[in-house]
Amino acid sequence: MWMAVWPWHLYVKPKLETMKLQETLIAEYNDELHAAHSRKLDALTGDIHDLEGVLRKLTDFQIAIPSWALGTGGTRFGRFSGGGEPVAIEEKIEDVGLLHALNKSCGAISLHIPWDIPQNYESIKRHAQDFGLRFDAMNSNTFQDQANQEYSYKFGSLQHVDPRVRKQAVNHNIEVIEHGVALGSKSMTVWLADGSCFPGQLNFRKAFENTLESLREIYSALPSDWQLFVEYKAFEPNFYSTTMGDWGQSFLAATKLGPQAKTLVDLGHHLPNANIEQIVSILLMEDKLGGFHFNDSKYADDDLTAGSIKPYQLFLIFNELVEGMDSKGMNHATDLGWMIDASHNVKDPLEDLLQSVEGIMIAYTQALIIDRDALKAAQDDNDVVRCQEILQHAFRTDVRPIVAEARLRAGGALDPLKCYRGLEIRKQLISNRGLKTAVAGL
Ligand SMILES: [Mn+2]
Repeated sequence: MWMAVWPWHLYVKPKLETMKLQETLIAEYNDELHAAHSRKLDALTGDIHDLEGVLRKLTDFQIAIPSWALGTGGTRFGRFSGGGEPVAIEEKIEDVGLLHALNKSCGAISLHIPWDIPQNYESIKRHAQDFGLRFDAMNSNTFQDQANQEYSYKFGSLQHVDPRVRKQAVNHNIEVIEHGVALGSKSMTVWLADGSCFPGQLNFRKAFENTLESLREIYSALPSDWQLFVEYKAFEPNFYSTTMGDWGQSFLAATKLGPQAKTLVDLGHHLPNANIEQIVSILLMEDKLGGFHFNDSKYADDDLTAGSIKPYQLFLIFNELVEGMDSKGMNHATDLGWMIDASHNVKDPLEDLLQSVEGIMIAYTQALIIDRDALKAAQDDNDVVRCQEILQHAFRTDVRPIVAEARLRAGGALDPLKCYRGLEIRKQLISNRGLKTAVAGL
């Protein structure tokens, strides 16, 4: 097997030459796979309507990687750390840069405050630019207490019965916006752990009103070209009620706040068997879908690799996304926020992220090749069998060569995972950063 030595002396301080060299290494891997790839793509070409248009959409589509997904995750029972994990924000940017060099689909990083407070905005921005990355949605944190924090969030933050706690949480969110403005981000996601663990603990109405009032203060601090994403979650860490517990509550808050506020859908934040694709459709109809957090789950908020458990659901969601965005003339790549929000407890996080991006791109491609005219005609005829056939035909098409072709044209790897392993990237990261490192916050 062909082996390469990672050009670490260039990689540590990224320069343009590094990226060029990286592409050379990737190209050598692609050469080996090229003949087989062409054969598979040729077999598909005749069946795909507007293949060039599909490829362009795939090349444009970028999925942000959150800084907290770059290290090994854990559960409340334990955490089994991997090696070579990034600690500093610069290292996190480098890891996303590695992913992006391999698949050309991870051109953005999503930061979390206070885990990723930048010391020097300009140098961080330059560092990200060196890897072709932009800053996606900023994330605030009022679900845990920080050292030297005056008031505790044990009983909530934006919903809290004590206005001083709410004020502290509002100020934190405004500070996150300020960091984001300095980095060139254009949105902030607010996820609240607020809720209650026992019946009677909380006055639901007051908790919602307090939350809304706090969100209004945050909303008023938004620059005019920013969006505020209100994420919801059915349960956990609170186990009786969550104040922003479902899309209805988030939609209500976003509607009351104004046009810059939108609902954020995290796939793992629903009760079992929720029809997420229908939620997506209605939110898009109302111009209230802001963004997406991809992951997969069997039971609840499992944070597993996107497409690893319920790939048909992911496809059906993308079907609604494509149909809904096209009906409004929206740009798939830029008009919604796309991010992975997952935890990697037993896998190398970078390998898991490569798998998640692949799963997302496959589902997106399958949705792009649906025969929309035929589906509409079948729906208008109430031809239930035909409707199902049309969707399943797209879902059962092996679109992996199309996804690979889009990557190839963008300068990425035909097989990112094979390339990652072949180049022994994790081994290099461990030798550079050490075996025992931990990502802040996890
Ligand atoms: Mn999320």
